[in-house]
This record gives sequence, C-alpha cells and structure tokens, in this order.
Amino acid sequence: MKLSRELINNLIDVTSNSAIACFPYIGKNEKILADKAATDVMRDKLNKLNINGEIVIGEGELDEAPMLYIGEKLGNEAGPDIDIAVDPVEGTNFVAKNLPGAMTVLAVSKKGNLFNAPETYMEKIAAGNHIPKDTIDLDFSVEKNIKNYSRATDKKPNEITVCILDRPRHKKIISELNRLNVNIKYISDGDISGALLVSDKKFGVDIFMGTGGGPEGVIAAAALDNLNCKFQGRFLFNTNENITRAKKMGINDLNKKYEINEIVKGESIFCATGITSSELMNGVLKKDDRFITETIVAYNKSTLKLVKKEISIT
Ligand code: VTB
Repeated sequence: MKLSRELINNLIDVTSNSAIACFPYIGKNEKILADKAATDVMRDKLNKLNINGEIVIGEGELDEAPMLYIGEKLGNEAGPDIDIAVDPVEGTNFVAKNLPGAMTVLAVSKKGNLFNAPETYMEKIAAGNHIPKDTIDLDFSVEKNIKNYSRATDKKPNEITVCILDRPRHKKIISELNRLNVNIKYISDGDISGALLVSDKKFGVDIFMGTGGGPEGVIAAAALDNLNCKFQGRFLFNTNENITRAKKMGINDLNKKYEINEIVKGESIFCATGITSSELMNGVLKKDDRFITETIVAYNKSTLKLVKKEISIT
C-alpha cells in the first residue's frame, strides 16, 4: 500500500482547518481555548477520513486529555491502517501572544512505523542533507560536532549557525558554542520548526541541537526523514513515573540513541499549517469571505512543499 495523494490532500485540509479554528484566539492570551479549538476540528476532520487510524502521539493519555489521546482510534475504518502523530497547536504561547511561529502539525505513517514516544524530553541533533553521514552525532561533544561540520562544509565556526531552545538546561552547550565562536539562533518555543530550519540553506541554520519535547522530536524526524536530512534523538527519563511509563511502552534500553529510521520507518507524510507567520510559512489570513492558509508538506523523500489553500468562511 502507498500513502496516497488523496490522503496527503486530506491531511492538508485537516491542518488548514485546525489552524483556522485557532484564528479567533490569536493574541487573546487563551492558550487552552486555542488548543481546544484546534484539537476539536482536527479530531472531527480526521474522523471523517477513509482511514483506520490510531493516535500514537497526541495530547497525552486518556486520563489526562479528553481529546486526541494516545491510543484513540480515528477515521471511518474504510481505508489504510495508519499511525497518526498530532500537535494541534505547536507553540501555544505564540498563539496566545500573537508571536511568529505557531502552527498546527501532524504526521502519519503506515501502522507500526512511527515511534510511540513517551511524554518526556528528548535530546536532539539535526542537520541538512548536504553533509556526509556520521558528521554529527549525539555522542560527540559540541566541539567535535562543530569541527566535523566545519570540515564537511568548509565553513569556519563563525560562519556556522546553531539553532537551540533558549532554556537554562542548555547553558553548557551555549557556553561551548560561544567559546567556539559559533552563531546561535535562539528559539523560545517550537522546536519542530527549529529542527526544520536545517532543511534548506535559505533558513540560515546549519545544526539544530538541544533538549525539547520527545513527541515533537518524533514529528520533526518524520519531516526530516522525508527531506533526507540528519536526525538523532535520545529520550530522557528522569522521573520514576517516566521510567515506569517507558517500560510499559516496551522501551527497555532507557539510554538508547535513536537513528532517524528507528523513529520513523518507511513512508510517512508530514504537514504543518501556519497559525501565525514564521520563516517556514505564513499564518492564517482572513480576506473578505475566505481564509487563506499556508501548509508545508514533506513526503516521498522530496523537498519541502508549500501549499496555499483558500477556504470559505461558512
Ligand atoms: C519544545 C517546543 C514546544 O516545549 O518541545 C518545548 O517544541 C520543550 O519543553 O513548543 P520546555 O518548554 O519544558 O522546555 C514547547 O516549547 C511548548 O510545548
């Protein structure tokens, strides 16, 4: 079975409508309402598709979240068996404050091919498709990664830009990058977008590194795999609760470094619609009787596509 063109178009429709559902909440300081609006629409739209889908990455587990929980079945069962990873609002702070970078995201694969990520942190490293395999690695020091990248690309450290979440936990990495004279692009949230910035030279980011959400790591890996980029991730289990949950999910080696093809196997589709604008795409725009959306789509080992859509206001 191939993931069909029809499915891709339907998924673009799903994320576009979810992003539109957030539109009334942009800049309204209502994170929870924005998330609920996007989630409700996403769920409703996915349920109408000809798929036999199951959420493997969602808004938590059944007891924590009423919607799009891990294990929830979606679709009318008249289609392929697929795994679905969703992040109805990546960057709820951005929507709340009307800041750039909020988007509604999903990734799908055939059943069993997307890693069921626990709700823990993940150490991540990503780079573009222009460097040889083994240039960067989670097990290398910051210095070794930069030196290797510098050698592979013929760029001096001061011509290299690393994107990283601005968090106190990254103090050591950041001081190393400063010592090496590497440029830093700090992001306040939204590390799926951060990781995606390595996919095209026009975004000016060479390497993405640091620790962010595990579920976001899996979704980013699906996109980067389709774009032939490099990605590795390692979950961090730092509470007893996390460890118990990991074991329940079948993860025995808690320190395992995952290669991109262990996180996403075979074919997948990634799509993300802008709620507010970013380097990747424009946010939802209201014009007369229509909404205009922009969605980035990655599938079939190709480049990132930008799809514009006009949806009538009903
Ligand atoms: C990231 C980012 C999210 O959480 O995963 C980050 O992609 C990690 O968590 O947009 P901390 O905020 O605890 O560092 C977000 O920023 C918010 O979910």
